[in-house]
Amino acid sequence: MKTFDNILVTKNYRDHQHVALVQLNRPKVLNALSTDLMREVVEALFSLEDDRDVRVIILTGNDRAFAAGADIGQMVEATPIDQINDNRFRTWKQLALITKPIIAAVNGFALGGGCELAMSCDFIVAGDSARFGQPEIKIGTIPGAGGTQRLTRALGKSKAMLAVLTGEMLDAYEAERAGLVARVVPAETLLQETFEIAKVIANRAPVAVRLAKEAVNMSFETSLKDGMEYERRNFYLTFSSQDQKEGMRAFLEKREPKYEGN
Ligand code: CO8
Repeated sequence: MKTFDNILVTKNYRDHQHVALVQLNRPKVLNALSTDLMREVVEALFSLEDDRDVRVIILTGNDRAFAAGADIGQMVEATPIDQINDNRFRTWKQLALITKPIIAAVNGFALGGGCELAMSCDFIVAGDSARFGQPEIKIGTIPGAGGTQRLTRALGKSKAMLAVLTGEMLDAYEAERAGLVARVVPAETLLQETFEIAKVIANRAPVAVRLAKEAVNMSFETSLKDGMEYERRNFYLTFSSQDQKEGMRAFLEKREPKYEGN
């Protein structure tokens, strides 16, 4: 894996062959999401996507911030045409093409684009110090990378509207109660606890994990009827994998399955 200027990438995270860690690394500006940083994130994710050894990716920041938003310094004088030419939105869209599970491990601030990046992951594990929000309204703009859409789906209209119109933050427990966060853990053990979850997923059948992720995501894109049909087809598809045979045989033989990703 090449080295990057704004992120750190660790394969074989904690000596686990199937877990990788991507860490945002602009601590002086609370991991503000510059164009270069986002490009690097996407490049690293695609490289991990192509690596058959990697089954689960953890995306994290540092103790103080997951990310405090898009880089305001880069945006302050921008025109709409600058924004279009910068093509940042294409970079963000590419996140959705990653088929492997990405877990956001959030300590500290996840604001604006930082909250949107965490919500673009498959689920969020938060340290108890984490704070989420879409503060764009406070600087005269609105969320631009899915905040009004994803936050609303996660929190419901009333709580999302309150957050987006005031710019106020939610703490980790509020975010968990509202369904934005999957689990809250002590801030000091965030990465350890997230790694434990990643290991569980990494031990599951990779093809089934991929098809399950696709099916859950489809529930946001389609009607219940079409989503059920999509799920059923993915269910059928798992029966073409060797791992499905292995999983069911292992259950019947009362042993642990050994999944190869085929
Ligand atoms: N961009 C650039 N620099 C930042 C950002 C940011 N988003 N956030 C913090 N910094 C910098 C500060 O300027 C400061 O730098 P310096 O030390 O040189 O003065 C350093 O990080 C530390 O920050 P603070 O001193 O402000 O730290 P505090 O603990 O006092 O406050 C806060 C922490 C509350 C997080 C505060 O820094 C803050 O409010 N930050 C801005 C949050 C914000 O408004 N985020 C939304 C940005 S807009 C956005 O994300 C739109 C997304 C659209 C995506 C579109 C993609 C295509």
